[in-house]
Amino acid sequence: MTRVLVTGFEPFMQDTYNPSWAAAQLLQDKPPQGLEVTAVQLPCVFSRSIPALREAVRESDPEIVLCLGLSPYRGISLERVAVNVDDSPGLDNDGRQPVDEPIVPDGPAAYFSTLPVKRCAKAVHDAGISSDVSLSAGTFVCNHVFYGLMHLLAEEGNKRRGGFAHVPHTPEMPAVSGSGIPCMPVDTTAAGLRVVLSTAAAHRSDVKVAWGTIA
Ligand code: PCA
Repeated sequence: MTRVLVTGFEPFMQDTYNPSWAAAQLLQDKPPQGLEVTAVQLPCVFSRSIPALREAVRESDPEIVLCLGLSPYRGISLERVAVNVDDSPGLDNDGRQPVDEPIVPDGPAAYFSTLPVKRCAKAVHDAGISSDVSLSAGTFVCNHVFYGLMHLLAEEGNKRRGGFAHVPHTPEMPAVSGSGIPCMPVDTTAAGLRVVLSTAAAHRSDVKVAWGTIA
């Protein structure tokens, strides 16, 4: 059994639902074969999210960590790179808005995901679910947690692998109606994420396909 930690976020800004947490729970309830999934919800708060993530890693001792968050992208977006800056477009759930602050002072400018992002995105796409690699997780709490995750894994000597995926809105979310924001039923999102986890568990190396040719 491969132990996997999957995190999702609580709702933030105007939303009352966050499909990243719903999908994480679906993965825990029905994990891919050979994987044992622990789902943990993280606060959408700059100051508390990384400590909560570190605690979850300590408790579940996973071999693979996949953090999830909501974004207005079309499909499941495998994030390639986390950058060392908080530049918040709005208030977090504690009412804070850091602007141009390093996540880890004197830390590296960026970390790459240690999951095979192109292989995962391609496998999801080939399974008929929209997916691609993304080159920016933004500069809000998702990138913050992604950077905090990769910093922790690096500090530990990269004995665990990890990364981040953004998931789409669901059709029922009020923000979607009439807005043009793309959406995906949460069961489809969870099905795609099962493919991500199975692929990441089975392969360390990535595939060499050119940028822009997966979706
Ligand atoms: N999405 C936000 C933070 C929490 C979430 O689910 C983001 O993309 O930064």
